[in-house]
Amino acid sequence: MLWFTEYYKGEGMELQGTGLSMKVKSSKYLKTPYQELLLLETEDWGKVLVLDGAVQTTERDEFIYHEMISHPALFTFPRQVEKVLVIGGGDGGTVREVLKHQPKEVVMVEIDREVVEICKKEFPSISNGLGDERVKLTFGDGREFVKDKEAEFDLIIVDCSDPIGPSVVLYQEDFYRDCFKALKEDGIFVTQSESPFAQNRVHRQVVRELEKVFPIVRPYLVFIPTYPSGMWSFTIGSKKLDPLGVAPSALGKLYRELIEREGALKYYNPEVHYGAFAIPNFVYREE
Ligand code: AG3
Repeated sequence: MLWFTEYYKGEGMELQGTGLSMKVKSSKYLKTPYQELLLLETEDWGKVLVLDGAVQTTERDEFIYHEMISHPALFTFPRQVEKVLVIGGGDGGTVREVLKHQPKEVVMVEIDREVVEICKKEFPSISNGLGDERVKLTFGDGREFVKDKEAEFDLIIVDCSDPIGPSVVLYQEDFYRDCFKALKEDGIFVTQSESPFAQNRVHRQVVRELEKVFPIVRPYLVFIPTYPSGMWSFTIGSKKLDPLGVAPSALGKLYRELIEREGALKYYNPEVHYGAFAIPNFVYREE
């Protein structure tokens, strides 16, 4: 039997002698113009997408990442969300969750066309939203895409890989400034912000840079077993709306409406919404 190991490495990784292994039944490797892509069929995690040696998506735990990158921000809006921008997100999981909030339009800008093509074929339960008529799929550089946009989006979601290769520019203050400008006056930005345990400095840097740009910044935590250390984070930057300011009664109502219409969620619920923003002391300790 073959095993795949993600050896933890790269910019900002603080665990350099650690990795995660999975038993593999079969594998397919290809090189895209942007990265190395590995598609694994595994014993425990179903199909797994690996980019440049880093696990991105597994069929077994993808719901955690995709529900939690989307719903905390979306449930913060007291009104219907009209236009959402997803940067990255090639597997389609984020778009699938966003569509549950019935936006008028979702624009997704992914740099690597081959990732989308593979995911459409190999992960239909994750990528199924990409064919929806409200979804406009563009291939290109998300960093460039937001540069000339003004007051256009209710919500911008950055669903990117680690800060190595094509994603580096998505961790920088000038990018966050352009996103601020591209958002409507009550717009919200959310990005995946790495592991507060395994990539503590990178995580803190994202929060710090966002604090230079957005008046409200709220990091929050999730558990993702196949990512480094299992402890993962997302960070919201918001112009006006505070995810912690949503009244429990209003959130409860919106949540019940959504699950009646779309079916049960597997991770997110109103208790998780508030609880995810509780951060243990070590994350922001003095160095
Ligand atoms: N994007 C974040 C993956 C980061 C994982 N890092 C790692 N394994 N070293 C996931 C994309 C899912 N749509």
